Amino acid sequence: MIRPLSLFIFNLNKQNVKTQVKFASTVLPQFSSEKYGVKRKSFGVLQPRDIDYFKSILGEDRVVTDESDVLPFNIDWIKNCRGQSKVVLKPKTTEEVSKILSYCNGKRLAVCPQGGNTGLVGGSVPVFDEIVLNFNLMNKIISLDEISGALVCESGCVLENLDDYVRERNLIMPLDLGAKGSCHIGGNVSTNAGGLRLLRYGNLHGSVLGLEAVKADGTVLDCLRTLKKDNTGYHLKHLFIGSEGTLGVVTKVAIHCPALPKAVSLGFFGVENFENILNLYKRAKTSLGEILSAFEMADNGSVSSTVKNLKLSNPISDYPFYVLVETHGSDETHDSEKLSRFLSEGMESGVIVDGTVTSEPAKMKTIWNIRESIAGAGLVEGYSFKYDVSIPLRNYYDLVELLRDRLKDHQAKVYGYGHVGDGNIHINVIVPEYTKNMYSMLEPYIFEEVAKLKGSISAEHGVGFRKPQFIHYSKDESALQLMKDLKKSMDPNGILNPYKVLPD
Ligand code: FAD
Ligand code: 2HG
Ligand code: ZN
Repeated sequence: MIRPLSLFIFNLNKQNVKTQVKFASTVLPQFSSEKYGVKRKSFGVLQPRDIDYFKSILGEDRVVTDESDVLPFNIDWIKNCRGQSKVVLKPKTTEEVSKILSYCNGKRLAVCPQGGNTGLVGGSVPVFDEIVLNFNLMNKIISLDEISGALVCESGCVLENLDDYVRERNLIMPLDLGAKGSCHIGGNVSTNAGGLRLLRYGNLHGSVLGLEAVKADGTVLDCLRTLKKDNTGYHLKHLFIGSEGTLGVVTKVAIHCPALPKAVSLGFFGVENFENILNLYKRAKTSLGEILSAFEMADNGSVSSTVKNLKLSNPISDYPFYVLVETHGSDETHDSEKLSRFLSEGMESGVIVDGTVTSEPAKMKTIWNIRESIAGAGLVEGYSFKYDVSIPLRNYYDLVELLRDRLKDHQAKVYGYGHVGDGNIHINVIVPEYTKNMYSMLEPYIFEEVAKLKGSISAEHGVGFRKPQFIHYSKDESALQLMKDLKKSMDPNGILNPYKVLPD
């Protein structure tokens, strides 16, 4: 029996984890297969003897079959997708993962790898009755070389825990995102997560030094090196970075951690129009140069609804746009002077209307918290259609305006915010509830517009379950064919995360 359900959204920062906001609707999401009209593929069906086998490897406790205990693992973070899995497996070692996959492959049982379940494209939850392979218990830190910055850990380590650990040793994780309190490093690697400081520290294809993965047939692939340079043949680790659990399961990660910056400063600015944001970004690159670590923007709707819905406070007044500029450097006086000068020059030229600069940790947290909470704040109001696209910077905000115009006769709010430095904008369309009509107003329209600009229909969140049928807007037929060939060669029975990433 399923217990009465109360769904909550969490602001995933540890600091704010207590700020739980009751989800606007307590109704269970519809099954993904019905909502999106998907047919089950001819995989094996879980039998009592399979459960017995899993219990023989993991013990009773790590094989979850109670319907209400399995339920949260079937529903994604934005409460859009819902699978029908009957079992969650919680391995503790690579050997256990290998045995599980070898068995499932033999029986043609489909598997959905799951990390912190914070993914935003429905990749982390099953569609039908796929077995959930959850990494919560593979959470050990294996080693840290404080000289080179090479951290080796299991894939289920929570990003924020890793960051806390390396910070105590004067290092930081090379990525940071609003979901850090829940997402796993294995999930980050599998989605090639971007986040708030990609501008400074680069993407995971650069930071991940090596990894261990298990193939669909249970073979353990040991690419767990900590070397910066290793040109011995094909760079196999990259196959698993961003393949969203469809080519193999990541069990261990070696990642390069940069030095903890001695000085961090943050500016939060009010700006009159989008043109001035671009102007400011150009100035930031020249004036702040090597210390620039983040350049983020959010429009008025994003910030004002977040502040209102989550009862936060905005340190500056109401402006059409907001820009958040962060510096990571080694000299506090010099860096904050540089940022303050950037602010006063911006104000003198009229590019910035108002702003604040701070190096105080508590004040910086308050500002970052507003930015990081935008992703979840809309869920309080209703249903959130989420888009995550890369487009040329001069067109960065056009799509928001096009959508506002397209939806002007509907009850819909369109918010735009994102990582300006990476050319990546997030567009949230908030409606009272999900309807097929609104869905067809938005898709494929948005992807067509992105394709016209030669952009990417998924800049950082991946393809998951929600976008395989649209991947052709960003990848040509020959690229898609090679992806399908790779999938066939690495997972011939297609048991790993079916219905995700590749179109049929
Ligand atoms: P899950 O959601 O559990 O899984 C994501 C995908 O990876 C699924 O396809 C799953 O099958 C696969 N997977 C998970 N673990 C493994 C494994 N060990 N082996 C193989 N496959 C695996 N994303 C960004 O890129 N940038 C952001 O700034 C950002 N901010 C976010 C803020 C919030 C508030 C939220 C809720 C999400 C945000 N995301 C962001 C999206 C999400 O957090 C990232 O995609 C994250 O990397 C997912 O990690 P996870 O452990 O939760 O993975
Ligand atoms: C962010 O940058 C995340 O905050 C989430 O990538 C974006 O809500 C979203 O779609
Ligand atoms: Zn983002």
